[in-house]
Amino acid sequence: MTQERTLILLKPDAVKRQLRGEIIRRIEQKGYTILALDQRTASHEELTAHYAEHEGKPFFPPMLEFMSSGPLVALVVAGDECIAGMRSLMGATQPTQAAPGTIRGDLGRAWDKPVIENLIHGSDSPESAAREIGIWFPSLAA
Ligand code: IDP
Repeated sequence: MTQERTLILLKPDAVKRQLRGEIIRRIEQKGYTILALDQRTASHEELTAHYAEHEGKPFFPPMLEFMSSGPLVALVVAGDECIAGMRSLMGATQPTQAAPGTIRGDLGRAWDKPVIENLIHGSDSPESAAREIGIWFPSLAA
């Protein structure tokens, strides 16, 4: 048993499409615990810090525009090996390639847009989780 915490974002397309409940239901049915949940419109500072590794890529400016286009929901999720587990629940980055049964595979759509709108973000490693929890929920930082 490795208890972990991970940072999840329900992106603005998930909020606009009223999929918050459906996605949170899947997270809870998996057995994970929601330690924190907050809906907000992300600031430029939060987004540039969160997506620092993508700065300079062609999709970085449209990514910031998309991610600040409306409210998102930030969550801290806890559970046994939940970092990899949430990545499995989410599915592949590109909704058209995400397996059926995953959040992106079942609910994501293919859009002809400069940024892939794929409903959800989840930390990809313990280091990323710690860094990202510090950005979105400083009071919960380890
Ligand atoms: P992930 O969200 O599956 O971890 P990352 O490679 O970390 O995927 O990319 C972060 C986000 O950036 C993706 O979820 C997607 O919204 C967007 N993205 C990644 N690669 C591209 C691309 O080549 N074009 C447009 N958007 C992209």
